[in-house]
Amino acid sequence: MTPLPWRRVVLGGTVAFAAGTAAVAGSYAVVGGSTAFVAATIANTMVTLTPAAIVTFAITVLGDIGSDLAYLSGLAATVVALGAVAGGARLVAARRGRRTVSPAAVGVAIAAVSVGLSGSVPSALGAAVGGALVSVAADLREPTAAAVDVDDSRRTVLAGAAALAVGVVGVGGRRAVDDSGVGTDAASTEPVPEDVATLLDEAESKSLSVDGLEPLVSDSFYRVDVANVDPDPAREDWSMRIHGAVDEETTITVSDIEAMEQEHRFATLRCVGESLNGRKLDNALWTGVPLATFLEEAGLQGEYVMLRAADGFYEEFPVDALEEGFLAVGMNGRPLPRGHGAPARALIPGHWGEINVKWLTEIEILDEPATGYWEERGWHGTGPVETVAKLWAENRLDDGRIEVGGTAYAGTRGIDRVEVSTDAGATWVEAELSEPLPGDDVWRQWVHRYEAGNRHEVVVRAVDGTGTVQPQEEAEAFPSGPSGWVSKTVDPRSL
Ligand SMILES: Nc1nc2c(c(=O)[nH]1)N[C@H]1C(S)=C(S)[C@@H](COP(=O)(O)O)O[C@H]1N2
Ligand SMILES: [Mo]
Repeated sequence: MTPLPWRRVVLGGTVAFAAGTAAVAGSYAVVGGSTAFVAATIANTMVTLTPAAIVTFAITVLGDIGSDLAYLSGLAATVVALGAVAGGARLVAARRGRRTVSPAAVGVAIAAVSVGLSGSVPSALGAAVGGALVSVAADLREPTAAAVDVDDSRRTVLAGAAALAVGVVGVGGRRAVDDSGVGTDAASTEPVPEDVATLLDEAESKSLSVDGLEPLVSDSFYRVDVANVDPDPAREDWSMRIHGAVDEETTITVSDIEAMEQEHRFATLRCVGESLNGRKLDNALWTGVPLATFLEEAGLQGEYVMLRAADGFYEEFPVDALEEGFLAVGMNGRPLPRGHGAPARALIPGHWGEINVKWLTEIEILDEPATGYWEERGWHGTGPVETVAKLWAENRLDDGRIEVGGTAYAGTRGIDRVEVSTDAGATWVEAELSEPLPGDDVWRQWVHRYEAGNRHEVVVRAVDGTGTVQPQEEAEAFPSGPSGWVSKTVDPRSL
């Protein structure tokens, strides 16, 4: 007795889904979470095609979870796509009465599509082997009608488990790869150069000791990536082109940068999309060279610049800001980690994070203004940062006093002082500030200790180096960055 047609459809669909899952897993087994992973292209393309509002929501509200969800949908879409390819190949083979050649057909079809997707032969071969193996297994156990009944639920459970496994391994692997600094030759065992170590020591000794407050060089630096899978160009293959409205086009390689005298700069970054008291504000010690050297050689003939990156990201801003810029190849004494733009990223003093383009590949000088990635999505984040004081720590000290503390940042305007109110803004006192670090684009820490018994409202505001008080008017992050004074209810009895 032949199985009913719908059973064939369910069976065919299950085999196709399993083949798609195995193909994705096979590619992952060979190339891991690199850009050659067959799901990377689809995952990244999906972000590009996702409506701006959803991307904004994912980044500003969901954060890391949003990024994982986006990645998972990319994985799922790839499983479905490669599954459809496998299913199609099996159908064609079956129609021609060549059931036995179906694994080969599946393998070839998946390999072809995967090479197109990933541009990587090893990645495509991994996918092809995965898909073909499932096809072989399915043919070995060509079920009778009776067997289908029993197998249906078991197969569904198995397929579900396989999909879950691919998802878990994919997300876990991505996190591990992102943090490992792959693609940077990062040898974390190598000692940090002495001049860097001295500067890092200085930052440590100037850090205020406040429970719950990160040191002046962030323990963990926030990340914002438009790509689901970050680029990982090999250092020796990387180059950056300066072109457009220039006297002479130039191309710069890592060895060009390494041949120059390396500078170390403390610099703070802040994302325009963060919440008012959010944590997308961090500081690091960066190593690299000033961009001015290269720009002078090129001879700039335009007023604007478009920076472009290996992940397809691009941002435009006035060329004046670029001339103050820095090309960083190291971070906190190590090669720049993959997640922060290895091998080289731009640092533009005092400006919102977004124009600090990572995985920088192109500096195009323009005569006319243009629109960057985030500006096309409605943001206004190419200018100087707003002034902010954050309230990140509330403690009760051994002597019973209350301690509140945080960080303050005003880009290159610098922080003159931080003022604290413990009575909801009625009266203000000056907080203690950390000693300034060298550099003119660096945050400060603040702390205030006082007596209090009852619940009260703490408000903080920074005053920048020009004497301007942080604006009180409240605004959401979108489109120009969050605004207002951070305030919190502090209850001494619950500290
Ligand atoms: N190529 C590239 N550069 C990029 C981004 C990106 O997604 N791709 N994100 C930008 C944004 S929005 C910010 S806030 C900063 C964050 O830098 P970080 O991830 O090193 O903290 O990088 C900027 N540079
Ligand atoms: Mo950002």
